[in-house]
Amino acid sequence: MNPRTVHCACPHDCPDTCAIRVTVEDGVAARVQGDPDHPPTNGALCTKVARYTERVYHPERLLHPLKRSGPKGSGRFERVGWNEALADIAARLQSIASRDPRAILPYSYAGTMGLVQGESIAARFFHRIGASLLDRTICANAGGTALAATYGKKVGMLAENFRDSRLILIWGSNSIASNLHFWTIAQAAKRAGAKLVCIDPRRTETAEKCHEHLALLPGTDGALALALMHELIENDWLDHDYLERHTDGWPELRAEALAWDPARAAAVCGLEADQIRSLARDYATIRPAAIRLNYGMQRVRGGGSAVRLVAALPCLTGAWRDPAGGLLLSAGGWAPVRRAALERPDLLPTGPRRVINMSTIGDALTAPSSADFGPAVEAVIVYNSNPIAVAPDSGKVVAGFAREDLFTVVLEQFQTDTADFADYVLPATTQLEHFDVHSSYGHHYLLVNEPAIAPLGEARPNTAVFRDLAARLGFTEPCFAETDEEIGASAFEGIDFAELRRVGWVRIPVPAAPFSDGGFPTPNGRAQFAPADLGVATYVPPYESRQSAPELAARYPLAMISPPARHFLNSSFVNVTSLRSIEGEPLIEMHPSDAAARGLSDGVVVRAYNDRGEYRCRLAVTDRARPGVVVGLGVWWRKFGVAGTNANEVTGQALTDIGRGATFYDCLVEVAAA
Ligand SMILES: Nc1nc2c(c(=O)[nH]1)N[C@H]1C(S)=C(S)[C@@H](COP(=O)(O)OP(=O)(O)OC[C@H]3O[C@@H](n4cnc5c(=O)[nH]c(N)nc54)[C@H](O)[C@@H]3O)O[C@H]1N2
Ligand SMILES: Nc1nc2c(c(=O)[nH]1)N[C@H]1C(S)=C(S)[C@@H](COP(=O)(O)OP(=O)(O)OC[C@H]3O[C@@H](n4cnc5c(=O)[nH]c(N)nc54)[C@H](O)[C@@H]3O)O[C@H]1N2
Ligand code: SF4
Ligand SMILES: [Mo]
Repeated sequence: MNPRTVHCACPHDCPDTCAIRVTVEDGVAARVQGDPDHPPTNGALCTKVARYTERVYHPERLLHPLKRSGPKGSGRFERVGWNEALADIAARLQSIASRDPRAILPYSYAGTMGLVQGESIAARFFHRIGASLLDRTICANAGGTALAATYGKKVGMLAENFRDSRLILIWGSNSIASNLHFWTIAQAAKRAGAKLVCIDPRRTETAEKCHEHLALLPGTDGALALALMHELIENDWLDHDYLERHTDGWPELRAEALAWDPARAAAVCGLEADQIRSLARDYATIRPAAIRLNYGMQRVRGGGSAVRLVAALPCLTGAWRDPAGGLLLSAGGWAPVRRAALERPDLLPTGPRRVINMSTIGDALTAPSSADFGPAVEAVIVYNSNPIAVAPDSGKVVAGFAREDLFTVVLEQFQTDTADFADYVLPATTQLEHFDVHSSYGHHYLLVNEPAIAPLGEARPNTAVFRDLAARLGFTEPCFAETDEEIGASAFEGIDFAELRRVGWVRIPVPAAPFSDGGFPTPNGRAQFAPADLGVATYVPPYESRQSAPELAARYPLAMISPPARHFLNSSFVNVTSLRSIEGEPLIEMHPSDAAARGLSDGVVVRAYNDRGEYRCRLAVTDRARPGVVVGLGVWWRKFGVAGTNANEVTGQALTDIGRGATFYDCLVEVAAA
């Protein structure tokens, strides 16, 4: 066979959603390259995905269904056939459903962002069976809900327009690690004279390449935003016309901001008041001014309120008037995705519903039946996720998955920490082996992913597994017979699907300066600062900090954050040897002053601990961490940890103020030699 090139899309949970060209020779994926014609990709992939064939052809790919043959969590399995596995799974689910289908729980997230291999047939299946609904909050729900409360939808600036910005605030984001193609744009702006400011507790590789870095304490962004507003008001750096015509709730927000002079905020944020004053001056006087906000700053109790406050800033100065001004947190709301057609919530039977929050899966799996909770969870079906590694408060998550009476099915490409606890592990195809379509939360293009190679071994797409289970449970609705291509063809409103398949991607028409004259997608077209259901946003302090919980801080004085490592994507890629060797081993970074105070030296094995648990790893003494804050980059697989744990051993299940999100970076610990 001659080499051919196939249009693929990166499936990972990354705002860049790259278009990929896969070169296939004799049925083997020989090479992956960034599509040079797709503007956001611009011919480049990150290091992780440039090595995609290493992941696809990894010697440890799961290639056959497996059935547990040892105690839960032992990782002992025997090979079984698909028919035997699916017949047994269908019978078990049927028997639970006949008593109470709410005892069945799907658990899935963004292992693939594909709309077909994500929530299409799977969602239809769980709706039809009447399973508990999963509240998918673990990543972006605080910020997403807050953004939509302010602007009406998850919408913002066009990423490509940052090229012409003169001031860029990179806020709660390590763009080089997690939003590489945005960083390329920011660098072009920098070369053209733009000033770059990074707002992040850690001196990341991004922070050190910006002109200024404000290393605030975790969870204090709301106070910083209010103090910036204070300065905008005091110096009359406001766009009164924009506020008047395009916003609601300014009097309430103004009153709130006037209580936050820079000195007050500086004490809360662990910054100098002059740093705040100077940032306010820059934000008011350098035009166009743009904010690249990311989800890193909303994984704390006040994450939702903080996003609402930051989202108000470009309305105060009228930054939106310019195509290169405004704010981008998520562009997801621009995509014309037909969710209801994909997921078919209309298939839900009438009767009592139960919603389980994925961020508190530890509590959910360990909860007994009760009037409040409903039936104990009896079966969990995991796909596109690795909860034992990524969900907070691992002690409880592991205790839940270790229940001998919990029936657990895991659809996976690899033997993850979660797969170790399965009753059945079902081998899943990778992106090169199945069909999908994608929208993006970082740009305004839609993509197609054509299968490049045949499935390896006996691996099957998620859709094939749920289609088969639906048939075994006797679900005859036509939507269960739709092929992956048919689902993809109906996933978007008003898109030329043939064109999408021919080119590999299509651009969604979005105006260059979407809110230059207001027109937010709220009911009255105005940005909302004090909507009826939420009121005005205030500074909501962390659950766990020296200021908000002094007694806890006396025992656990260090704030711990665990943001993404550059060469992993959440817990994906941790098992790809070449990428793992770049990251080295699990580490906790600590400032030299904190290390000296504890008599700890670089390279020793330490334990980071609090009332929830203990995490052991090696210490890196470095001024990347600011005093009072330690950093454990993640998300490592537990099985690579020195004591079989990762950073989530110490994170908690408390939820964000808005959106019921996880609070990974709201976490006090003490660190001592192990
Ligand atoms: N290489 C790589 N890329 C990724 C990911 C990955 O794991 N690896 N994850 C993907 C996913 S799931 C997502 S959701 C996106 C975005 O994922 P995010 O979680 O937004 O990741 P980052 O962009 O690294 O931003 C996190 C930054 O926020 C900082 N931070 C922590 N707490 C605070 C705080 O309270 N305030 C402020 N201002 N900053 C804080 C951290 O130090 C870190 O540098 O990235 C995606 N891209
Ligand atoms: N401490 C700490 N914890 C965190 C975070 C943090 O910053 N700090 N970040 C959080 C965030 S932002 C997120 S989004 C979550 C992410 O959590 P998850 O969405 O669970 O992401 P991954 O860890 O990448 O796990 C995805 C799994 O899906 C599998 N997979 C990929 N494609 C397919 C497929 O087509 N079919 C099937 N069946 N499986 C597939 C992959 O092999 C992988 O094991 O983690 C959260 N956890
Ligand atoms: S992980 Fe992000 S940067 Fe890397 S290829 Fe995928 S979309 Fe592009
Ligand atoms: Mo995420």
